[in-house]
Amino acid sequence: MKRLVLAAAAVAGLAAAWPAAAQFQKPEDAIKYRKAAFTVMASHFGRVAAMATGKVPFDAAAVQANAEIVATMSKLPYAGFIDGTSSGDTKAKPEIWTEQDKFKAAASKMQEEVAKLNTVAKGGNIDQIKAAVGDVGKSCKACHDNYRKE
Ligand code: ASC
Repeated sequence: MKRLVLAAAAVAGLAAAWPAAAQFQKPEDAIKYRKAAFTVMASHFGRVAAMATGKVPFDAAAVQANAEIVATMSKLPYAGFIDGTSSGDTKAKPEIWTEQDKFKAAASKMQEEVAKLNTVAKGGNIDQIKAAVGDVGKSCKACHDNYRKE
């Protein structure tokens, strides 16, 4: 039993330390993965944004649930921006790989703004939520402007 627990812990440790590339069999898989993560993130952010802009009636519980999903999803796509995935079925610009520090900073900025939205969502104050939604939108746009082909 003890050996089994140790073996399981070793596998879990290995999985956590495994390089991002090892998650994907092929470059296309990494591209699909990051696009899927952004798609889910955008869908749930869109639900919060629709309430923040009055297109859909404000529902504090729905804001909270969706903001939580956005926060989780915001952490996922970047594992898919591995080497060898700048071409293919992607709008990613090559600058992502030539300006990695700037791209990572822009990604971190978005993750920070999303984390702030998730925090204020728990408070239910609509003015704070509106402001945070605006900041998240700007951080999404900054990356699209610089790193996504239209
Ligand atoms: C969204 C969404 C984005 C951003 C971006 C902001 O709701 O899906 O990608 O906002 O359009 O400019």
